Amino acid sequence: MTETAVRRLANVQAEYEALMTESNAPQPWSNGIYQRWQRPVITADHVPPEWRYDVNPHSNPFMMERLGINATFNAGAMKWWEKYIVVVRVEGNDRKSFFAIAESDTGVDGFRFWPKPVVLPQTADPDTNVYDMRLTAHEDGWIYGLFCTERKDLSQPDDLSAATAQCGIARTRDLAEWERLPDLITRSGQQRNVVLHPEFVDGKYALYTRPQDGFISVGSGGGIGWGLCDDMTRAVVEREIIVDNKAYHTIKEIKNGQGPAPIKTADGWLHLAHGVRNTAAGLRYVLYMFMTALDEPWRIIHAPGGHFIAPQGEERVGDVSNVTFANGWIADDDGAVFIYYASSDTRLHVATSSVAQLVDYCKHTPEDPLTSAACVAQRIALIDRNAAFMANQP
Ligand code: M1P
Repeated sequence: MTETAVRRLANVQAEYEALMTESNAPQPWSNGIYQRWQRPVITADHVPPEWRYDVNPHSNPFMMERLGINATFNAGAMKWWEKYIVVVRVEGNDRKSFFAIAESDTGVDGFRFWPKPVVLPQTADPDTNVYDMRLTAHEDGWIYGLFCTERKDLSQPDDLSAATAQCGIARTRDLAEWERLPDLITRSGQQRNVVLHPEFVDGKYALYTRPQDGFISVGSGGGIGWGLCDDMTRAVVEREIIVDNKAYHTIKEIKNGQGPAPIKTADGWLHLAHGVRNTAAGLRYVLYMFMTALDEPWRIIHAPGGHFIAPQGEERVGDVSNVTFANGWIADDDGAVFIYYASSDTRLHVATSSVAQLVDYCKHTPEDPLTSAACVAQRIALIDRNAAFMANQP
């Protein structure tokens, strides 16, 4: 039995190392806006065997997985000492998520987890579940991680699925030691998808929020909000305005939320967000983009219509199917952009683009004209312009 266990462990480790050395390649086709890559960059199988197995053949004679991993998705991201870093939402078979950091030299493959998951200190009101960390290297010198903290809704003791979502806040200087700060206080019932803007605005910290009445449903709330706060160690947003609202018969009819912290460009702030609509098969989550003014990051200046990334092929299927979600991207000094998006709450992918492409996409993609007739007019105008251009070609 011990011999079998030892052999099985050797196989597990060999398969793991083979996975770690697999290289990635761009998909053969691109839409000109971004390039999807063929393999997911992180799956549950990328989690090290020693996080899952008891490797002692005496206490684990069948070499069983003792603490299985269900999924690895929704990752915050940043460049750190020339490495591409992702803070992954790792979900155990027990449904609890935690954060774990993985790094890569290339940003598209070779992601390896750091030796242990992040130890997140608790507040006086312990989290039941934490997920979807947005990293912001703020100009105050700290790296902030804002995430969703979920707890049982004690006002509904008989409903076991009644939960509350709020914005948890932690900060670090080295991504290794984390200081937990009090949760964000807002005037909204619940919060998810809260993101810290990287710069002070009028001398204050600025936050993108997502006010919501309920846990899943945003109710009368929703939209991407914006609010200022004096102090991240006691973060209070007294007033939220809506930057980007939900809209009927669009990709964000039910709800939407800011993705990662925006990227600063000469033309404005680039934003990545998710929009949700309902279908007969359930909710559909897609990614979309917009740009805000450099000096007024709450004011939209470009809003390309429709989705930017939607689930495709195998991405469509997973624990929560028909979902693409992103809370991390990295802009390199040379203008390359690495977009880390998760599919169907199961695995993490990368798409690559550039600041120039994304700015062009935002500035020159027509807005959603909101009706079928206006969409037809928009498309015919494009066809006519193309015909005129082709007619003038030699
Ligand atoms: O299951 C899809 C997503 O649902 C939530 O996002 P939102 O608050 O916008 O509905 C989050 O739980 C997210 O993690 C998840 O991917």
